Amino acid sequence: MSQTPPPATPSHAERGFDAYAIQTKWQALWAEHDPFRAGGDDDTRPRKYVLGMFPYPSGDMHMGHAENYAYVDTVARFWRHRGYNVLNPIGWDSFGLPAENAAIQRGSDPREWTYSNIAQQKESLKHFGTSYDWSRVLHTSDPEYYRWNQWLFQRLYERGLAYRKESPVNWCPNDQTVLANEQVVDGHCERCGAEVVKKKLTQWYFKITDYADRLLDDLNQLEGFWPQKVIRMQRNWIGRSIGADIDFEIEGRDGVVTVFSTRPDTLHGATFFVVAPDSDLAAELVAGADADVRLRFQAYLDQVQRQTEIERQSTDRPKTGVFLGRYAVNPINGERLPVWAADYVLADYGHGAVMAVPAHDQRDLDFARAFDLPVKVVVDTTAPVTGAIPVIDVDDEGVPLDPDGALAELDPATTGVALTGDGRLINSGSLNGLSKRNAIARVIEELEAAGRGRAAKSFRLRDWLISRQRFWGTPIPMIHTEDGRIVPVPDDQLPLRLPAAQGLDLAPKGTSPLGGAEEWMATTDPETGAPARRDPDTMDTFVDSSWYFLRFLSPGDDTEAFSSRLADKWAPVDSYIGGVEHAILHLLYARFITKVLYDMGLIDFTEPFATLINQGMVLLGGSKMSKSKGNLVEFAASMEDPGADASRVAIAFAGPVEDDIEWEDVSTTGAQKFLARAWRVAKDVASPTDVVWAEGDTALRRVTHRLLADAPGLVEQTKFNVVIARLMELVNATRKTIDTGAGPADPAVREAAEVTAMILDLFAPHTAEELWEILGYEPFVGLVPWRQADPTLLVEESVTAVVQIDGKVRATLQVPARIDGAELEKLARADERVARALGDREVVRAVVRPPKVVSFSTK
Ligand code: ANZ
Repeated sequence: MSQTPPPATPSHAERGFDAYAIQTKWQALWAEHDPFRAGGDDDTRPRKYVLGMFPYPSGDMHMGHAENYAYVDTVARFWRHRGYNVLNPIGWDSFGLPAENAAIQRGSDPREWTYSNIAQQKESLKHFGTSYDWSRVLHTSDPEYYRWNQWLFQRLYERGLAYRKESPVNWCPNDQTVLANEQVVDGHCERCGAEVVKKKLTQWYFKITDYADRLLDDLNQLEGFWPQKVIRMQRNWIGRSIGADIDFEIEGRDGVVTVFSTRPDTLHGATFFVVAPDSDLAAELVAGADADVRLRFQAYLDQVQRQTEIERQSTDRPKTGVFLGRYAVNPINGERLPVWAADYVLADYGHGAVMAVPAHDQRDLDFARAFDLPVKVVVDTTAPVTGAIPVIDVDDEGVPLDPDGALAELDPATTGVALTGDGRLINSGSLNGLSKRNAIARVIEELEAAGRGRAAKSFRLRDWLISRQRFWGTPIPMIHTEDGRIVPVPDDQLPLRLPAAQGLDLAPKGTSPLGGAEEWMATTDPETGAPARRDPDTMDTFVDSSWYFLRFLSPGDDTEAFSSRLADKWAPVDSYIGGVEHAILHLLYARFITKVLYDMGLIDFTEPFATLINQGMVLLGGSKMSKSKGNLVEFAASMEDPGADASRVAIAFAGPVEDDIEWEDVSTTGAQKFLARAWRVAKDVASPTDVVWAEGDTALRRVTHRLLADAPGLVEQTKFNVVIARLMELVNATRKTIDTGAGPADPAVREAAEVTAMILDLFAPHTAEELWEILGYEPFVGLVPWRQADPTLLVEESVTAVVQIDGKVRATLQVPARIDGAELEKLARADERVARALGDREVVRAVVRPPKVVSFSTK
């Protein structure tokens, strides 16, 4: 973006206040003096690491991005004023699909698009007045960065945390690529709309499930520091269930099939057995079946493979399935259970098979009713669960009598509603009479004793699929040898650089474009020197962003990924600021990698982000700003008009940080007027710079000092809009003192103007620097320590109120100047002299004019 001055419309130079000239001037001075670099080892101030989620270099920066940069800058500037050595770096998350797609369209190299967008964004950010430490810029697509992704991959591989497996993945037949679950919308590809299918592929995974318990339990540490909503989303995503693994035999088959159940207490109520149709077990079981069963199964499997996991999990669909002609044996009572294949059982949850208990599980009940399978109630949910174990009257067959018919009325086979609540076990041999909880404990004991089961947990969390069949990413540093081994590229050969894009077909075709880079693919086995092939896939870009906050501590270091010594000093990040769209995956992956690095002994903390701030979205016409919808206010354009400071103030003033902002409701004109008013106040200050601060108009001084005292708490609670409202109040009070009070030479006026400049720096740094200079100081106000509030000025001013009864003054009271009417009347009535004067006369009218008069009329 060019900085040629636009025409001087009134918005640029409102009565002498030329916002554009001011921002240009200060940006040049910041560029020259670089005042916002983090202090080095000899800096003795306490440290704060402030980080905004780093941008992707797309070409369409709009006010939604601006909002994030503005808030990050406010927080960074705040801590500098508070006396901290602040680290506030910026970098680019610069690998990924949009660059590759742009390259395909233009027949160019993704590098060109990426780095020219980065250059443009850098310029824009500088014109926004952000106080980054520009000496630490990193780009994840630089080999100097992605080398360390490869290093990280090797470390995970050594620890058994990076592995390859074949599994069904979401596949977009049009884009010819794997999709993450969240890229599948209603069964269609989020990008191109094609119907997504399941396909079996061999891919690299990171074993995040090994950390599932810790990822869940450590969320407790973040309570109160992360938004509650994000913590809840993380918990749900990890989804821990507690229960038991139970081993079933299948007639005519060796070995056992294990199922996971959260309700092992209902084991006696199992009436059939279900396997996922796309599991290996289903294929195995059907192999020996009749031709007719095999045909029906195959047709069913084809149908199932066209669905997404989300469709499969939705409960409001008719149940479908195929009987496989086999029987499982209930390990606790030897009953034969018909084995079905049905799509409501997922291949990759638990063990891909379930014991079906239709009386107590809704999905099983729906299935049983659809296929006419038996329903057996084993928990009497009408029985109280507290108190002693009741004596249950049973009939000759051990079935409990149900004298009032309460249980019979609830029979799931007829009502269609499964009994999922707590109660007392029935029809369950040794478990009879126990409550659900006790029955679970007992049945686990019995299964353990018999060697047929054990306590177990299951997680919704899946391992992290990191392979991508795309060009613009970190090459996976593994080698496939001729004799079928897979070996790491040795550390001293890293980075394994991407080849040039020229001559490669980047178009999606199901295999990575790198496979076509013949020279690049050909390598040698590091152990034997025999010819070998590289791995053609690249890594998910979430790998890049899982540890970048550590790289900012020593971005130019080519000897290690990051410095443990510096991590001890700076990390974890104190304030991490970004959009809620990253509430799940990015944060989860960064938390996982942090724990791995902790286990490697490289860092001494287990959570990467001590506090998290999620800003809301910026909307235009009710929907999120986006290029594809054509509803955006461009970031670069708004730097010129209304200017960086007015945009920033308007955004921060629009509402609480976490709320969405409708750009149509944002008043940049109001913000411009406010800044011009503050500037004119500074111009009017006539007292010398060396006046004694503790003098002058007391009312104005109280406004100034209350703001000094309150602003830090408000900023820490991210109530930026309130701080701006209070600043406006201060500027107005100063103006009033200049025009109608003690005048421009009053020391209190100077004091107020100086405090305005310092606090305004959080939101409108160019204007703040200008005010500071007008007030006679050397730059930079951005480095000025926070002024201490004078405690004596914080005490509420008190005034004398008179209390009249029927026109006669009966008492005077000292009350706070800001008292409200109700409180004043209460104090008046409570006063002893007033009470005495009133006696038992009834008050018919009370006129209250806070803070000075209360007047009672009596009968
Ligand atoms: C028997 C049973 C009886 C169950 C009962 C529940 C209630 P969450 O809470 O989501 O972890 N299940 C196990 N593996 C499954 C799979 N691969 N696909 C679909 N369902 C599966 O759910 C755990 C329960 O979901 C397990 O407990 C199992 O059904 C089922 F009254 O076992 B339950």
